[in-house]
Parts: sequence; structure tokens; C-alpha cells
Amino acid sequence: MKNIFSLPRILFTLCAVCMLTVCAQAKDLLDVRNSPSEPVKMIFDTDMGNDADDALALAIIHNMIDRGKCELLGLTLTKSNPYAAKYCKAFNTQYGRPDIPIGLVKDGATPGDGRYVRKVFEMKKADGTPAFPIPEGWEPEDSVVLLRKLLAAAEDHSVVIVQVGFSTNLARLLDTPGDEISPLTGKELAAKKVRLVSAMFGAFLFEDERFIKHKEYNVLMDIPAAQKLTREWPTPIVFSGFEVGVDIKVRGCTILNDYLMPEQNIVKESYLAYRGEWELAQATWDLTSVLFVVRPEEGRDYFTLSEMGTVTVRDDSTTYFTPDPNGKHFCFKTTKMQDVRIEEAFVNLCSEKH
Ligand SMILES: [Ca+2]
Repeated sequence: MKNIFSLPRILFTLCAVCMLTVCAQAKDLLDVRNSPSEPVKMIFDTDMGNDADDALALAIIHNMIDRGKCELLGLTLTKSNPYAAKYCKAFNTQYGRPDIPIGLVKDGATPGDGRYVRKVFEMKKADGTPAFPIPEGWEPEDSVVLLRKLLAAAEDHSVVIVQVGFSTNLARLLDTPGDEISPLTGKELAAKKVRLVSAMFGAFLFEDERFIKHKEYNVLMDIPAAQKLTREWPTPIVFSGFEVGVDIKVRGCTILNDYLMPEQNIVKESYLAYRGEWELAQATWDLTSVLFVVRPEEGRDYFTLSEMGTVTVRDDSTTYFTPDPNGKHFCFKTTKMQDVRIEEAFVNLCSEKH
């Protein structure tokens, strides 16, 4: 009689169980909804104002909310500038959602006005009234306090945080103690309420010498926070490295031609204020991290995930990925064919008439 507990058979069974577990986890990350009819519950954490891709990413989020595919629980800023917050309030107001809570980082990175948030927020209509009005005296909340409130109110394991700026807010959240908002510490709240972080962060394509020593901006602007996030954040994180979005471009002419209404559209004005001219194309780093979570339907096949592993941030801000079956991190990979399809999705979603 054949021994059913033979060593090769046990090893084979163990391998099969491991592979199934890996597949289940990867699938869980590829589609972060509990059911296909349910919108993705998102917190958008952004350095709005430093580059134009954050504005395009927020436009995609609003268009996906229109389609019932996404619910924006709140928006938190890591650009430490008051106009970044006022601009986001005005942006959400133009898209008909003035009540989305907004939090601003305290004493964070990049406090300057940048090229578009203040300029666009202060634009006037022909009659001299604000083009993008917000309520008089409105002020944002503290971003970490807002994160604690949003997570405390959320169902377990339900929230996706799309982080497309610095890691300041999430790193600070980890260090918060229990308080009147929740008895849980920040780390406990993250572990209990967050399902996934989708982050535009780092550079991982080492076969391409353009990226071997690339100091990616979101990491470089707050290196200690980036290191803390990669070492201590308790949930899976999917990283979109610099190399993914840099080669997928949207063309300004699409935005110029398709954002026709209202006359002063906030995305159109921001793109022009940032880029200066319509002919210049825009890399789509932040859009990739949004698309990954709002277009999860099987068969779309926009992204391929790396194996499971661990991302490490060196003191000089360069990053690397080490495969590790016990890790919590994944990186995007895309083929040339996937890049073409992603670009097509961005053009459609960004330029949707609104
Ligand atoms: Ca950004």
C-alpha cells in the first residue's frame, strides 16, 4: 500500500497550500471590494500642488464616485500649505461634493505655494467674484486627527488609503495613542480598519539603469516617515514605483478639448497653470495608484503584481524590494501592452466631460 504520508506528498501538499494562500492574498489585493456592487471606500492622502498628477488623480476619483465605484471618506494633505487645502475644498465643491472632510498636515514638507494651488484658488470670474468659491472662514482639520476619526468610524478591514504624496501623515498616525476618538492606538486602528495602502512611492526597476539610484520625490521629501511606513505599517502596501507612471503620459490637448464645462474647470486651469502650455504631456504616477483600486474588475488586467516581499528605504532615499514570503509589500509591474491600455483608461477617465 502506498504511504499517503510520504515526504514528497507532504511537501507537495504544503507547497499547494502555500500557493493557494499566496493566490488568495494577491486576489484580495487586486480587488479590494467586499462585493462587485460595493464602492471602494477610500482615503486620498496627497501632496496636492507639487505636481499636476494629483489633480488628475482626484478628477478620476470624482468620476468614479459618479459611477458608484468609489466612496471618498476623506482627503488628507502632506503638502504643508494652506492653499493646498483650500484648493482641494474648491475642487470637491466644483465636483458637487463640498462636504468631503479635508485634513492638513502640521509643519510638514513643501510649505511653498507651488505653481497652481494658490494661483487657481485665487482666480476670478469675469464679474470679479471667485471662480472656485469655498465658504468664508473655512479651515481644514488636522490631518492625523481626521485620519483617526475616519478610521474609527469605518467598518473593520474596509478602508483603502491611496497615498500619493509623502508618508508624513501615515507615519504620524502610527505613533498616536488612544484618545477620545478611539481607545485604539494609531497602529491598532490601521491594522483593524485598513485593508490596503496603494502608494506612489520609490523606484524599483533595477534592470533599467535610469532607476537604479533614483531618489523618488515622495520618499525624498520625508525620508524618516517613508522608512517608518515601510517598517511599521501593519497592512499590505502596493507600491507604484517612479518607473511605472513616468512612461505613461496623458496629453494636455485631451484636457483642453474635453473639459468644456463649466467654462472655468478646475482641472483644466490647474493643468495650464502647472504645465504652462498644452503641448506638454503629463506623467501619470499618482493616477496609477488610484486606477489600481478603482478599476479592479477581473479581466481588465491593467497591472501585474510582483511576488510578496519587503520594501526598504535607504538613508539616501533610494529604495529596493526584496522578495519575502512573509512580507507585506508588493510592487506594480506593467508590460508595454498594459501601459497602452492604462494610458487609454486615463485619457477616458481624465477627460470625461463634467
Ligand atoms: Ca503627488
